[in-house]
Amino acid sequence: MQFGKHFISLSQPQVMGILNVTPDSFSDGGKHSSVQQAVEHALKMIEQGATFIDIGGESTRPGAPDVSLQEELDRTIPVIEALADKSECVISIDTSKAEVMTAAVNAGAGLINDVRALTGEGALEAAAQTDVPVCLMHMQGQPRTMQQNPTYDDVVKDVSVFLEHRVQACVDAGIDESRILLDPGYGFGKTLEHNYALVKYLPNIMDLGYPVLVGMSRKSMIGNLLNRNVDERLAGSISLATIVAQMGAQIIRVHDLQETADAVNIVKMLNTIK
Ligand code: 9MG
Repeated sequence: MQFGKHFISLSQPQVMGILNVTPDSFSDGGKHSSVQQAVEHALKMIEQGATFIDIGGESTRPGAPDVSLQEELDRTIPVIEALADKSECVISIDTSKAEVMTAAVNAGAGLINDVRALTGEGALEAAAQTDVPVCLMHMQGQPRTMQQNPTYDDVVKDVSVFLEHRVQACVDAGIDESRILLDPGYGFGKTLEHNYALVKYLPNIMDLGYPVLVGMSRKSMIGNLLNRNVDERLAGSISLATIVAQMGAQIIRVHDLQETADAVNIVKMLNTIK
């Protein structure tokens, strides 16, 4: 698949490193030092096996506050520019704002990762005007309230239907199907049972015919099942990454690069055995 100027084969699972550039992520000893620290962290993840780096300036954790457009631009664009200059990875912009999408792609991003599936004002049009792929993620509700009472008739069917509708909206807006990736949106307006049903029936999402990106790293679906704090979820995160890689997910979004890349490399080896 073409991600801006980079071609990445998705015939084997790829790992995406998470780079949050929210104020609590890197020291605020000045704008330059926080950009430099973010880039250094990204370069380390690339060295450890990340093909993609997903840069986000808005926290989408349950209960997270909204971030202004200017704040999001200030947080993300300098990091994208600096990283695009220093590395050959695919930079993904994690945003729902049309203006951030446009600025990020102009700064060197090769993928738009939108947890709101391009439902924001002007987002479809902004994404259509770029030539980079878009990841459409399912979310029920909004981050502030999405975990209050998630309800579905049939979670796998409902998520699939939502994603199909968003694909159609993309196509209608002029986004070629070859530029679309899908994501069931683990943890976004879902109970523990909803999340694990979407793991078990991930093949149903893959059957929609688009590459699939998944993100489960350190999420509550691990912590709540295993009774683990956020810093104790490495084993659960790697287990889930291995399971979905084995099922055929194309891109796995994670915090812990080295450990996940090791697990994914084992799956890749198995995939080469006839
Ligand atoms: C930004 N972000 C946080 N969690 C995510 C997930 O599961 N998928 C995608 N595509 N983005 C996510």
